[in-house]
Amino acid sequence: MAIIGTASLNAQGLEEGLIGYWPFDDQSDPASTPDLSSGENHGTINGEPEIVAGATGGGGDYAIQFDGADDSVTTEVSLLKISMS
Ligand SMILES: [Ca+2]
Repeated sequence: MAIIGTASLNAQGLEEGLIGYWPFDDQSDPASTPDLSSGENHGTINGEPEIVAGATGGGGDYAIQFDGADDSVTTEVSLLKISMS
């Protein structure tokens, strides 16, 4: 899975064909991260990734930083198997 981020990205979860959007801004549950797309493929946070400032550097914009060892975010379904037709 590729996680793409840019400072200008401001997805609202309404983009046609978007299968997942995890902005990592909602830190209310350290074990999960909401998918704001219509797919509702909420992520499970594994390990203990560090909460860091998001790409915009703005207040309320957070990201997670993996340790390269055992941190990951997984979803219940494989997003690679979702048909785009
Ligand atoms: Ca963010």
